[in-house]
Amino acid sequence: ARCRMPFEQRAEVATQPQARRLLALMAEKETNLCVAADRTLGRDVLALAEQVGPHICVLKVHCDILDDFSPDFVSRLRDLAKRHNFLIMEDRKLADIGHVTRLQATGGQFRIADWADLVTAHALPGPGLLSGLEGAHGMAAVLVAEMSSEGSPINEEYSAAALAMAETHGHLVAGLVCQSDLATDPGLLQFTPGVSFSGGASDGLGQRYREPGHVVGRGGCDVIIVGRGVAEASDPRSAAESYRQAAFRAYRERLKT
Ligand code: 6AU
Repeated sequence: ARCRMPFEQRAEVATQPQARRLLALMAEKETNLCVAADRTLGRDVLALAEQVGPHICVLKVHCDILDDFSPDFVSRLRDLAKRHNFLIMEDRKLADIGHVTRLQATGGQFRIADWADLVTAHALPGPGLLSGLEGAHGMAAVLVAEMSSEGSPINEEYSAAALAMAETHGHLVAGLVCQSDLATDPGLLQFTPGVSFSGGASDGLGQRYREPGHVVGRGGCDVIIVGRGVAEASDPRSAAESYRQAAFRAYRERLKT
């Protein structure tokens, strides 16, 4: 049922503010593409964000892979997010006790909660991690329930526990990073990485890829996360446009099933 509900209806029933905002944005902008801007210089991330901005609902970054992270980078990124209307997800994959999670989310050199709309976190430490994010400037968590990489020890029981944690902390969790259709709550978003037009391929470092139409049409994915398929394309703008079209078409098709 969740998969057959349009994003605009799901935006109305979603209770988590960032999930509501994102679902409404996806419906209005007609995109369920998140680009992973895995580049190591701030200016290269900003250049990519400028190119793909019109086509995405979320830009995902890893602030700790930047050689030159600075508050100036963050303020420029926020300007682009505002101008092109997308959300910013910091893929920090928090995984510690609540106390340390709070320090990592609000302090250090990155001060993630000052600029990110969404932050990824592992369910591993249990709900204390989410309590650590309480009051972090409205930033919502996205819990990693399954991984795309080969040999991950995550099993069905763990994924179910991650989902349960998301459901019982609905005011703090906007969605899941997952590979299969886990959620039943239409207000929870499912983000799926390991997406490329060359489905079945690997990257030699354990990443496994599936095609956008497949993950959205049959995997319950709401938002595809594409990194190198866009960032390393000769023309990232048109690559983003192609991924956007494939993923949104699959979403429209699934509404009819
Ligand atoms: O398309 P790629 O392979 O170039 O990039 C995939 C992106 C990377 C990973 O950090 C991230 O997706 N990722 C995640 C996330 C989003 O948390 C989980 C996972 O299981 N696999 C994965 O690749 O930025």
